[in-house]
Amino acid sequence: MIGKEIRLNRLIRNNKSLFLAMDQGIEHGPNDFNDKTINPGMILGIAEKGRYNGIILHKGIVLNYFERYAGKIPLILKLNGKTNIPHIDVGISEQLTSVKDAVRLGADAIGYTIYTGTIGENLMLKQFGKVEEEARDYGMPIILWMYPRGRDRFNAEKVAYAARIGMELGADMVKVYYTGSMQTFKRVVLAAQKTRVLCAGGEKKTEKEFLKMVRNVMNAGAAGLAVGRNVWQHNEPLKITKKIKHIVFKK
Ligand code: FBP
Repeated sequence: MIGKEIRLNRLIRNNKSLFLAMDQGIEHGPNDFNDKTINPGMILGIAEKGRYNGIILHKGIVLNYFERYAGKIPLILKLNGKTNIPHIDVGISEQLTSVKDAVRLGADAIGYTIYTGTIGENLMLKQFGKVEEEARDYGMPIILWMYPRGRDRFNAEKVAYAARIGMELGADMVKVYYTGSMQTFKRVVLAAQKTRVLCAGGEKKTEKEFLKMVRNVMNAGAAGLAVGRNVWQHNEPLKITKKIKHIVFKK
């Protein structure tokens, strides 16, 4: 397990983590980006200058853009994914990349999404079971995106249930939606027990709303955040990074 501890140490500072998410190109499409941030190099630059504890990428971006950032930004390789293009069936986030490839690409952790409350849930749980075994063999930390689906996907009990599933499946960290308040988020953190809880940023909010969310999740006992749009869609990504870090790391 020593490999896993070494990798985890790269992702955690003062017992907290701040990750920059850039897997939206597959999940949401290029509409999330402007004419500048559509170039992955721009967002990698924010992660480097902002000294994030990790960046979340799919493998194509690692293969084509990551080399010069290796050793500067820890890498969280997203192994599964799905598009936002309307389908006739309920979206299943299928595995696209192997744990072995994550090792080959020098990843410090793998990211994997499970949508709870969907028709595809069982398949995703089954695929993940195998991924977890492989990750354990390689000493690769696991970050599970535990996302309920349906209209009430931000409901605290649903998010807490998803976080709990993530813990029982063997995740080192779970990334979950914000439940709207510090009180409700505490329940999520409690449900996950030893597993570290990270809050996702979600859609772009006003700076005031976003920082209130950051404060609430940290006061609820979260281990940090994994944010995308609220940083790189901000007019001044490094300024907002500084403000987030001030709350997360208390300095
Ligand atoms: P954001 O901070 O931009 O919300 O990113 C977090 C994230 O989990 C990404 O990693 C992922 O691409 C996206 O949100 C998925 O969002 P959703 O499933 O809610 O559409």
